[in-house]
Amino acid sequence: MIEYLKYNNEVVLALGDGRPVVALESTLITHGLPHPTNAETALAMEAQVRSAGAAPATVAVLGGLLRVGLDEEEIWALATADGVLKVSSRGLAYALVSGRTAATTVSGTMWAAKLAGIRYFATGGIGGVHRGVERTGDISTDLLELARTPVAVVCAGVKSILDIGRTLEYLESAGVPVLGYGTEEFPAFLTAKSGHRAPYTVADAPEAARVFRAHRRLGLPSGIVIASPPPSSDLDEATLEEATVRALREAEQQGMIGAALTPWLLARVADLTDGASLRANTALLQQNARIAAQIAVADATL
Ligand code: PSU
Ligand code: MN
Repeated sequence: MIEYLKYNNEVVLALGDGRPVVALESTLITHGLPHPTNAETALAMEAQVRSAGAAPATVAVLGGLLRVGLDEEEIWALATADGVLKVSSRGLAYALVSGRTAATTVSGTMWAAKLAGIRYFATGGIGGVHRGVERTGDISTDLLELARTPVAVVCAGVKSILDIGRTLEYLESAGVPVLGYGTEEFPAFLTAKSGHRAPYTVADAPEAARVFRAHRRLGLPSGIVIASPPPSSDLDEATLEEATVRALREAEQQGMIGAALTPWLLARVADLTDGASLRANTALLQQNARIAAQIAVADATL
């Protein structure tokens, strides 16, 4: 094992017994959700993973170590910490060497999962191609990581603040399988309908596990996206789109760019929808954690 990696007890025991483990990211704790919803949701996701028969491994960089599996007190500490870095895979080495506390994005967490031999990972919405990419060039590292790292990412699609069509085109070019989970339509993160078809559809956890197993057996290097529609919520699509367009306009006026943009947009959309987007977000995060665990359990029995 490399010197930077450290597991908590629950993960050590699960990996040792060959029991399924599901990785969880920490950017949603530090940059995606307000306190105390952030810690409560992270712990609720862990509980979902356990009740489906797998072990949760929340990933972050703490004290110069890439931590795979955090204890409850560590999650609460992260949820209240100031000045936490948000790191994709490119920021991992700097975070480790500087000794700074860092939350991992989808890409950073995928890389940690790969190092730990964890195949499944749950999040809310993956990063993607931003709207206005022709002006900004902003494409999330999440997409490049999916192209090169063999981890299955269970999500509710691509964050609705992004350009969903262009993100799907990118994933196609990059050779990343995208599976609609019980749906023929690619979901739009906070709502079920994006207007885009899912390239492939699987009916349930065993089928998703068989597809990812076949993908690995073929020696394909990429990850895979398993996109589940969110549970129904009180957020309607027109309100969400209106809030999103307004938040995007304000972000542009304020010159928001880079890693700070996504967290800012998520918070602004939550404000503009009176918290409805936040409620939808926490519900889908828990559902995705459960589904990822169910698929990981199914994979372990193949
Ligand atoms: N999904 C959420 N909340 C989040 C994120 C995703 O519901 O906070 C985070 C993930 O960690 C994702 C990151 O990897 O946003 C993408 O950021 P960027 O667009 O800067 O690559
Ligand atoms: Mn970005």
